[in-house]
Amino acid sequence: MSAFLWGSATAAYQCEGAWNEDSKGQSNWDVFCHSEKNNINPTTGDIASDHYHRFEEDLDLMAAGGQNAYRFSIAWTRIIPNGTGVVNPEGIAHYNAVIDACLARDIEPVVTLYHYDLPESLFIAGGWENRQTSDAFCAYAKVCFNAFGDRVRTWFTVNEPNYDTLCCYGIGNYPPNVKDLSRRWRAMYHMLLASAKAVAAFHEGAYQGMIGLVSDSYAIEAHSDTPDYQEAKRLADLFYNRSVNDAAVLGQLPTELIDKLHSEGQILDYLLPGDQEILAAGKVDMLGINAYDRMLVKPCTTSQTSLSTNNTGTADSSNETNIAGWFSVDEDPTTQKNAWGMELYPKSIYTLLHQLNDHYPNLVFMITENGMGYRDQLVDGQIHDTYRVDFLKGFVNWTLKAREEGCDVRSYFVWSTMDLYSWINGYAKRYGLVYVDYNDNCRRIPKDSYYWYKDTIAAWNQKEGR
Ligand code: BGP
Repeated sequence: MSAFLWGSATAAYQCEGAWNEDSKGQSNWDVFCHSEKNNINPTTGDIASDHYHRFEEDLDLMAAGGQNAYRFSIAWTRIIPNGTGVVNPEGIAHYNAVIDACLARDIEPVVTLYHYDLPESLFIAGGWENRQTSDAFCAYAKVCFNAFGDRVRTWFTVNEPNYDTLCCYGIGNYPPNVKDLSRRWRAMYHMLLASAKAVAAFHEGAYQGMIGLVSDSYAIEAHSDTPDYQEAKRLADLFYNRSVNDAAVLGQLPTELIDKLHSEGQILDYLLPGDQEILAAGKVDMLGINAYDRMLVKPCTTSQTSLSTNNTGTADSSNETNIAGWFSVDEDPTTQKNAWGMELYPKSIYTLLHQLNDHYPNLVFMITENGMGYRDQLVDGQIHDTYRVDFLKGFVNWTLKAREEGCDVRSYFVWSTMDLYSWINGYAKRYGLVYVDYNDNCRRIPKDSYYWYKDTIAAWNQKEGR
């Protein structure tokens, strides 16, 4: 990989639709969204952006917009419908077509193997709490390496072990809708093990290219520098960042994390002899970073853990994080937020990249997602999303500054390529560079941000002499 990758990203469940076509199996998200538990914004990914049928059109728009990379995820349920066992040739054929369509347009396919959608059979058997899921994942990964490894050079194993398991087992808004952090640590550990097994299989198979894990990492900041605030920062860094990144990059869980969980009386019976070797053999070649906001933290003063998130974008709902014995999430009243309470703070990427670069010297970084959710309005056939342009421009500039200062950043991907399903938040929360008119047969309409991105990439290419 030589040129800087300027692309955009999606995930299978959020955009493909075609939930029961071409022998696809059911995922936990299919089942959850079809159930009465899906009661905050009851909608499904059954059709979503209809990307399964329209990927050529979406790739045409990406190519016309100057993008040279597309990050998408493979639906495990299309490749191995039951999670383990028989491979579905129709699923292989579909992603062969997507990959070939990328290459035909000089777009580098960047593949994520797992982006939240787990085969329902594995979910019923305990999902990520069940260690066997890590073996099933590795077997699935090998099928993908064998089928697509001749053309795909950039792979990611798992998307956001932190955020995914926090929603599944902490906030409780993603299936299996549990609020018990001890179960979260178990599930996250198995995800990290799964990723390490797949990374080792990739290296053993001597496939060309690089493989990494996508981490939702955060710049950890605080309003004060007193010892109790410093301790809150240390614990938040352990909780959100190092728990995942140390395992993926250094091949070991931080001792401080194991000690902390032990001190809470947690039974870590899932740490088995031989696991250290598995993690050590599965160190990533690069780290994907999904960057949205920072974590401003303070000491936790409550004795009860309480976690909630704003999934409605209204004042009826709020974001709250108090992790008893660890830290609480603080607020800065002076910064702007979107309707869902996400802080608009582009400098966070600069701080984060330097923090990570200090902790993991010489690591290769790829910004795998950055985006802003907004209730975009279609006015006279156009979407003037200047708020998004300002936000993305800030992130791009701060990313490039960190790069100039020595952080080895190789890519930047906007979340998302086009509007798609936003987990739990439904379809009103839009992130796309391209608008999808769900009332008009999923018609695509490029937004102002799409044209801004095109100009930004063109200016970069001119500067680089490409
Ligand atoms: C990331 C996920 C994406 C995407 C994005 C926006 O954490 O990797 O899949 O959804 O966040 O989040 P949301 O849709 O919850 O607003």
